[in-house]
Amino acid sequence: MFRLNGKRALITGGNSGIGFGIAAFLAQAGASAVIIGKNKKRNTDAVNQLRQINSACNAEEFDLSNTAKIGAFFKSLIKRYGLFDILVNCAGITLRKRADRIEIDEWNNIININLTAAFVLSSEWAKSLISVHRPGSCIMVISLMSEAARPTTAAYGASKAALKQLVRSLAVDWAQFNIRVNGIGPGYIRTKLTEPLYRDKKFSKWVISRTPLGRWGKPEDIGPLAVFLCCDEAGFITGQTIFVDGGWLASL
Ligand code: GCO
Repeated sequence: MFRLNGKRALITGGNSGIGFGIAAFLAQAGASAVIIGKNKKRNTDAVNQLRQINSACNAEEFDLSNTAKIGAFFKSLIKRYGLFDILVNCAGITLRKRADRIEIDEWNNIININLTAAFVLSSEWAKSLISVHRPGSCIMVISLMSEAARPTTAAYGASKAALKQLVRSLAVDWAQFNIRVNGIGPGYIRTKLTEPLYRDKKFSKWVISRTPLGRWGKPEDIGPLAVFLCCDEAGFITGQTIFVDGGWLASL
């Protein structure tokens, strides 16, 4: 049960944080993982760790903000590795700024990476599978900010809420091809992205008191759900976003 033997997975943002956690669990479940990251050193460190779990893992350097080049980049990946049964869109950036202070370039940058890049890559990926009638599973990494706002999260929250709706739209478009699309919504997870929040004692205390399970999440809390959503046993689940948030959204 819940194995991914023989499957190939592509994970954006896979060299650190939640993306790395997901890549590690997919590899552990038997999938060969290819991570995409823009930092060479981080890619190398991550892939060295992943290879200890599953020797068939690799890293590719690419900056996803380059959305016009995603198509050609993805085709080059297929040439090198073959088709990908699994796609995890985890690459994301944040911007903590009061809404009226956000510059248009900053806004565009967030939407471009968190939303547009995920859409473009998913489309390319789906096209490659549809053309050969092969099923697939895609995961979008969302956020609590798709459901509720914290001050300073306007651009980030809008991108994540849109990504959540994209999960539904893609799921409905591609269900006829047995391509499933689901979202994972992490709560507050300690990663490079949230490190400034974690280090802020007041904020960190608030997170712990606000989270029914009483702690920050870890990247390892997210990976198991990714494995489940991608395995054959989850073959009737599509268009859903499941939150891994320690009970946050269930409580006032
Ligand atoms: C931010 C965001 C992120 C996440 C949060 C909840 O300020 O960067 O709030 O930290 O969305 O972890 O999912």
